[in-house]
Amino acid sequence: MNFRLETLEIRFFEFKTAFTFQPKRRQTCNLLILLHVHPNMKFAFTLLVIPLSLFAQTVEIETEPTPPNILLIIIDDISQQDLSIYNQQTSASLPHTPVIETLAGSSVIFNNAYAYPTCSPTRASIITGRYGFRTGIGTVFGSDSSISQLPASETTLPEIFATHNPSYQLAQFGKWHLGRSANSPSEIGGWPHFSGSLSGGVSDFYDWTKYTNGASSQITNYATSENVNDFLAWYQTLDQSMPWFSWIAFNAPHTPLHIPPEGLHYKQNLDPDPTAIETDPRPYFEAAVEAFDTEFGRLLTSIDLTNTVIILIGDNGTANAAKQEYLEQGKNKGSLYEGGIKIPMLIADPSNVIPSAVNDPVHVVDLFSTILDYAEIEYVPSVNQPIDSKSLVDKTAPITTVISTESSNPILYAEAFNGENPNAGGSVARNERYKLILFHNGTSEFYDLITDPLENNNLLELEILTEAQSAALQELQEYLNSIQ
Ligand SMILES: [Ca+2]
Repeated sequence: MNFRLETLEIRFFEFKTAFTFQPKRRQTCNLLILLHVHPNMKFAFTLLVIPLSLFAQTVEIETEPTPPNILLIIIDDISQQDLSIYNQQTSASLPHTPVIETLAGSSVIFNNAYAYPTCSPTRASIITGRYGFRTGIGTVFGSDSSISQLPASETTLPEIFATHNPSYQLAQFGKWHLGRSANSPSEIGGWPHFSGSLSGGVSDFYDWTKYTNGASSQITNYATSENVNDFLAWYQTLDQSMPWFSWIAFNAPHTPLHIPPEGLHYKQNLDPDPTAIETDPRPYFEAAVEAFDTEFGRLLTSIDLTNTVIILIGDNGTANAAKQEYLEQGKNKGSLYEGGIKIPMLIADPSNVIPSAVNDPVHVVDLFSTILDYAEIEYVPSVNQPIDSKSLVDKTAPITTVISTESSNPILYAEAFNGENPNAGGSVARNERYKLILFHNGTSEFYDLITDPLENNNLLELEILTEAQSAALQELQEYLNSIQ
């Protein structure tokens, strides 16, 4: 067995190594080994070993291979601008996320992944595979009194798993936010097991109400840690000969901003005074992201990742209060600008250990069909309930997580609306270069995302568009006119 050192990075708090070892019989297995020493724990360290291939490609399999386990991780309120795997600007302030960085090193990273600008519609689109204009969910519950839950008539991912491949063991943990009743995760969502919070955010990360299959309890354990504990407790009950699909929607780094437990983050001397948090929220936001990263690492080291697909996303952009300093106020969470809807997305797959990046625009609604494809479920939607989801899995490729060029979106659609306020929100269409926003208040904006990624120069304010700009504008307008 030969070990070859591929990379070695020494940072302030950590060093990270990636080994490839090639044992006999031709198998290649990538192990990412992460050792990080916490600044507040001078002699303590965490050793993170992530086996990324585990001989899956070349060991002769005598029995029928089972479809993979699927782990969907949702981080609450985080834009691409807030992760080092996307943002290399020296002016950026970034949380320390060694676990995400390590995972990204063996993932397909989606550089143009989009979601809704708020929590509920993103979740609704993933679980139904349908845009909000079909389900009625265009904004966060609470700001639109016209709708208070995912309609029970919607067919959900867990319901499809139950009818099409009941061998899968299913559970959701963390934030639900698709209904207010204690039993809605099972009654509306179809989850046979749920443990987490129901609404948009916990009232206090150290004192919050948890619902476990309809029963409430008051929890004083840190919410991020409790989400991981609950998943691991469920994991221990699984029949490991059968596949599982779990959706873990962390509450962090959504408000309330706070100081995470010592040992989970890298910030020092954070003032717990609420006024201090309000005055300078960014370090607390970053601390919550770091605590997520640490606990996500604990999760990954506690389970068998063989034949497990990991999908990691943010549900919408970062809130204005915690945004990067250089970003414009108002172009973040809740908005249809890139800071509101462009989110981190990566897929790690043990059958694909070649890191790659995808620039084709994709939408979280596509995860519905992607997850079903991984589970080898052939789902035919009813005529009355068409889906908008396009699988990112290229089934014709030798490695499965390469995006299918046939299913990628030539034009990406995004939206936000509020049934109570017809003037709120709008519709978005973007191609590989240009983005058109038709706001419901009647105004329009048109941006060149290549030269103007922060959307500072509305091209519609120019007296003359170039020929290419005019053609793109017409194409995107016609697309938006045709989609609903
Ligand atoms: Ca959110």
